[in-house]
Amino acid sequence: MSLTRRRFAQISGISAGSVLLSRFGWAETTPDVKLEISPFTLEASPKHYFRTLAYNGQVPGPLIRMRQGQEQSVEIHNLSSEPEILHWHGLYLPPAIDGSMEEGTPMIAPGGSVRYNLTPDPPGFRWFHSHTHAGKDLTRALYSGLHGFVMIELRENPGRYDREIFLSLHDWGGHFEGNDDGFMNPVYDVSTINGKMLGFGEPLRVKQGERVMMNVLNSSPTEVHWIALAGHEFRIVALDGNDVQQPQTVSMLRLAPAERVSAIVEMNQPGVWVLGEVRKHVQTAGMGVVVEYADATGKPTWKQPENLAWNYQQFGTPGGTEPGDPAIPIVLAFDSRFQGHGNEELWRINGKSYPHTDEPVLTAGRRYRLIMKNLSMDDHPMHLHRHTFEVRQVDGGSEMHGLWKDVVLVRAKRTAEVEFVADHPGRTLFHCHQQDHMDRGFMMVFRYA
Ligand SMILES: [Cu+2]
Repeated sequence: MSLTRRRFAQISGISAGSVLLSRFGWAETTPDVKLEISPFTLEASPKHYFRTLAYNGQVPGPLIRMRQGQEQSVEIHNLSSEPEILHWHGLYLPPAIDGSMEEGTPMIAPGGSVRYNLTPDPPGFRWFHSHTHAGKDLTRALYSGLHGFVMIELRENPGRYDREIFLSLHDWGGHFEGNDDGFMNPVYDVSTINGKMLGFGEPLRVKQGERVMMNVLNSSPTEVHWIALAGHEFRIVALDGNDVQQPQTVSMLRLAPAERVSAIVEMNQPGVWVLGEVRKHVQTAGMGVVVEYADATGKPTWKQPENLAWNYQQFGTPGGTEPGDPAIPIVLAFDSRFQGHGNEELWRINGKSYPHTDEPVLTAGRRYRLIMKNLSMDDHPMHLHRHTFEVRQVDGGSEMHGLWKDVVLVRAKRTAEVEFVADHPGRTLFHCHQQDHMDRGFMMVFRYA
């Protein structure tokens, strides 16, 4: 498959000077980051294989470490049979390379490649993933193996831990199943951590006395996950890669799709343990990994945590805004319209589905408050591209500040309010991160004046 001149013009036109096609031999130096999208068969266990797509022949994709502010050259090759696009989730990148066709990033044609430079910012635990449409094909887009970790390091590393572990939660073998109301929802055969079912991956080998930083990503296309490590507690220091104002010690993590939790675990209970999904049927479907202390033997032990609570508010500080520029409110009501029995619902923001949703116009430098009213019966992980927002209110609770995220789970029949400063001009996608919902219109674009 060869790229036409026209295709080259399409790609090279997106960001004058910064994008080159390696196929033509013009990008002669080796890129700092090279990603190859290709078909891959995942062995979740010797009995569970999934035909999928992967970055560089592994699931999750490679861990990419970058230094904040240090420009990186990136080359992406699409060796799959469909157009692809790679989104850098949580980074402040121009729309031409952020990785969203709704913002204007070009798709990478089958057999094609793209090269550009990016400046990593902000520091913290980010990730990258496919941002295509899946529709009824529950092997594509976020359903696939196309996801990987990015760690953007500060110039000075505070070194609060002895080592880092990266874990990705994912669900496989999805198919639509109708519920009593006739709504169609994805359900899954198998769940994994770092692509393996419980008992089939390498154990996480730890030593007594170690302080392990666990960076956990929920890369699931649609599922919220609850995670515990038997015998241990998590000291949560960052959410979505951003340090929290009030670190908390908890026995269980809740991660909505696309959310990240960074937690320090003190390894002070020698033994062989299970880190896994708290809900029994999901752990049985494979979501777990064995944690093994040096010199410990025996069967992995699981203990159901007692306190099943998760509340964003505990990580912030109660109270309102500091005096200054008041936030401009943008009210967004979420609901769905039923499309008839056996069909999925169409998702709406203020009564409209993408591509017909409103395009609010932002003024650079101003502060905005998204007032999200979830009128539906589902929880929605809402994601804002290219910006970080501050969670100001959840579930009708009191005002808070100090919790910075890029995804917030807006619960069914509840509200959530977040604020952000419009400081990254360019088209900015805002959407539900649940793949079947975004495929069904749950997206909108903010424009800058
Ligand atoms: Cu949703």
